[in-house]
Amino acid sequence: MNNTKTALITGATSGIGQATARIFARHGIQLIICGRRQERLDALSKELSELTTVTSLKFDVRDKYEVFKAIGSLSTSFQHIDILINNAGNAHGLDFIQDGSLEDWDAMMDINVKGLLYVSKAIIPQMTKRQSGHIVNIGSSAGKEVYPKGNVYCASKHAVIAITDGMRIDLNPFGIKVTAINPGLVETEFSEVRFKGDPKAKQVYKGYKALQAIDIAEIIHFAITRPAHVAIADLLVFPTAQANSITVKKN
Ligand code: NDP
Ligand code: 8X3
Repeated sequence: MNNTKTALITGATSGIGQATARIFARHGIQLIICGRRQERLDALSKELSELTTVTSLKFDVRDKYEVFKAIGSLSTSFQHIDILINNAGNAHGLDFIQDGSLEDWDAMMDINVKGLLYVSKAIIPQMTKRQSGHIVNIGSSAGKEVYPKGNVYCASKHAVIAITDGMRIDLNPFGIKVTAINPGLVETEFSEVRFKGDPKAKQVYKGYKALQAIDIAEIIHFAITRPAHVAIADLLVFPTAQANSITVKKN
């Protein structure tokens, strides 16, 4: 019997998803890495293929047709997906509700919420059929509380936590594990995306030691390697300098 697990990771071209792909590869997990930036998918596939079997899928999680087409195109050896890491997502903008842009709101709800649903919908039926699987959704501390100007990003991450709780209930009869990992401040490309390349993105991580992508990747790997009877439901992780979304001890 082949004991090799297969994981599909969305948002594997950067930050938390990329670090998770690397740690999974080191542990021999077969990988389906996903994202929109083909050159990054190619570079990561090349790097990780020294350690495990890798394939990549280029799709925008906002496009439900692309999502189903891409996942449906997997070759036989990648079709049995044991672990789904729903990680793709970002904040777009940081504005008072009265100033927010419709495009930013659409991006956050379409990617962080609907994109996660589309990818899940494409994969859950095989898990229910086999009566096994593990879904890890990357939420956020922003899904636990709301901070000034966080409005729609916080709403999208509150939705991720609600969907995670709903999945855990509905998939309970099938023995499928469902986990939410909710990080605080992690130093990735997240703030560059949020601030659209503005240099103020760098300030977000100045004056304290932020979480690094590898810190979250290690926790994800811990969550997916617990014994069969142990399921981590929901986990909140901050850098030591952070107490909540607005309380950060800086030098
Ligand atoms: P990065 O910006 O470094 O990575 C985001 C990833 O999401 C990229 O790989 C990107 O790939 C992918 N992505 C974004 N939009 C789309 C899309 N429309 N379709 C497909 N893929 C997409 O950020 P992080 O690693 O920090 O973020 C990962 C997750 O962690 C997100 O859900 C974020 O909300 C969450 N998070 C981040 C925190 C932080 O402080 N950094 C804290 C709490 C949660 P590509 O552009 O190639 O498509
Ligand atoms: C990312 C953390 O505080 O920028 O989800 O919302 S925060």
